[in-house]
Amino acid sequence: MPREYTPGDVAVPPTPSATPATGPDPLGPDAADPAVLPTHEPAAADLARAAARTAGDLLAPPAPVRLGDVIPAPERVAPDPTADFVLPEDAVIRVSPGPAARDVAEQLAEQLRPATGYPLPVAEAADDGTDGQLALSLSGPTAPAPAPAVNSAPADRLGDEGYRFQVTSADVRIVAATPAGLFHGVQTLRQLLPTAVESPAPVPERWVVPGGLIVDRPRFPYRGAMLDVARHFFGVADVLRVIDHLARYKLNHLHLHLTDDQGWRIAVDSWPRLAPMGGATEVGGGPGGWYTAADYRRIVRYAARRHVTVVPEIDLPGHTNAALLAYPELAPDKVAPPPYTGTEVGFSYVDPADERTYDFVSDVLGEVAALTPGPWLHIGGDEAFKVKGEAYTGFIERAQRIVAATGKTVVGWHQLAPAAHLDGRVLQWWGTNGDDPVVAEAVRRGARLILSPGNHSYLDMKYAPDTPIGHDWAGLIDVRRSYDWDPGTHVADVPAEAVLGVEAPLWTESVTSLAEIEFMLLPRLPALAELAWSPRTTHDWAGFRDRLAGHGPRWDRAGIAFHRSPEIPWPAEPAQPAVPRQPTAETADRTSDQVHPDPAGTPAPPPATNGA
Ligand code: TNX
Repeated sequence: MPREYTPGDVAVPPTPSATPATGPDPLGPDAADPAVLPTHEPAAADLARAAARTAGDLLAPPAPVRLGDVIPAPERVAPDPTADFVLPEDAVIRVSPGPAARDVAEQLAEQLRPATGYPLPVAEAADDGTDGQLALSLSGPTAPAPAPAVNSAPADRLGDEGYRFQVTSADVRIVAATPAGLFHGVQTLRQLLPTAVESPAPVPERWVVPGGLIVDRPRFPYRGAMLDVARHFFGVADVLRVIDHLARYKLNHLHLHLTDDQGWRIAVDSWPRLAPMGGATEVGGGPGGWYTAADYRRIVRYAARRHVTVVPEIDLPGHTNAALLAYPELAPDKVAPPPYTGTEVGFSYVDPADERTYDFVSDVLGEVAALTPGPWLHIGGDEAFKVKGEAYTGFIERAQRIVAATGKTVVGWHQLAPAAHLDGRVLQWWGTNGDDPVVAEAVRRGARLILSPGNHSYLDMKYAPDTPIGHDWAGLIDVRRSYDWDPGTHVADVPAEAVLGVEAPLWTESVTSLAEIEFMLLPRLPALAELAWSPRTTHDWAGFRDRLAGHGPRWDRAGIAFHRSPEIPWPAEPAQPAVPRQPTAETADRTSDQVHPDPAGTPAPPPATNGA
């Protein structure tokens, strides 16, 4: 459970003064400005809103959600039951000047408008006393967090991603040093509104936010998930939706496993056959697919708007059958292999003894780096069983240098450990036994770790023996197992300071659709997000389980498939069936820059759940 404090413990910090406004005041004479108010909607929608409002007014309090009911658990929570806030229909969202903060406010409005039916205009923060009911303020990158939130707590800094969230009966104020912090605060607000906020259409509801104060910031800077788009290909729209799930739980990295034996999924101009030939199939022999540069940029852009960084992986020197069939000159025997649609690993590799291989590595990594604004470039390095000893470490050392030459920081699976250290390098540890002296030694030489323990964080592991899809080589991973470990102490002789964060990988040998992705992600992703974000002092399975239970109805409302794990006390099934989510403007035009087959269409119904 998050630590809770009685209201008397709280020293309510002064409200930071609003930044001078330069834009129109939506409460003033410019209120009819079409740039401020949304465009007129059809009469039917107005009627629905009116009916919803009338019914909502008849509904009784109290706030259905408690202030501490947030995943990941916030660092500090101080409820004040006398200060619940009710969102009025004419609420205005006020935000500090600047496009990045403004965009967070716009996203808040986009999230709240469908269910509330309220116009929720967004305007710049005012200095004339006309504050909005929802206020997002940037406190400046170096400003300390406003006063200790709780008596006796040391003065804090909100840092790059933290936020302060204060609810009074008059307003909800989110303060952060950065737009990312504001964005995380907005995710908290979303979770603290009633479940119906997830509805894609107006519903009768009293939009209460529980009163009090949250001061929050992440434990680890790197919090991620991986999607394997190589074993089965997933189109842009599916990836965007996965990004939505990450953002909801304050995860800030999406690792895309772009290449493997079964498919090469990213167009490379300098080696033009890679994608069309190497991307033309997938596990089971389906049509596969690949991302054009425009597709990839679109994913990166969509992620960036949600403060998620894309980490591209080109898996080398193994897992390369798809590349070899397009360019047999890279193969040790210079013979093109047939397309591979099975699920074995470790049989393919690019020839580490041929200089042409390093041209290939430089060209591909150079192009992918140029398409990627984030700092990371992942070179795989796992399961290259046929490239042994010095042939392997020599290849990796060159590849690490090639990455450094692109200006990116190299990331690789922990098999990279024996190769020489390169400044800044990051190893992604996927072991199942935390006693790993080779990795601990690489950390002593300067490597940092991303933790993806196979037996806790692998989202392709089955939940239970009868889970219809997934593997079990690392054991079964139910929600409790995904939650019950500590990234700060998990690998022996690796100090918490060397841990950059946590990532939950979803390999897709057996995962073929968006519904199946969601079934494997949820509800385990929130558990891993909490390990990555929340201070260890909040770690508590019973409390987490109760908080998680409240998210089932939210996913139902949003039309998101998930596994009804029997460990979680889900509330009774919703009275009405889940409403399928309406595509947003951003996800709707999925075909605009898609020039290749995209087999992932309408999601199939989720697979049967075990026992629930
Ligand atoms: C191991 S974890 C792999 C992948 C498989 C996965 C299946 C890692 C770096 N390599 O190639 O897809 O197991 O769980």
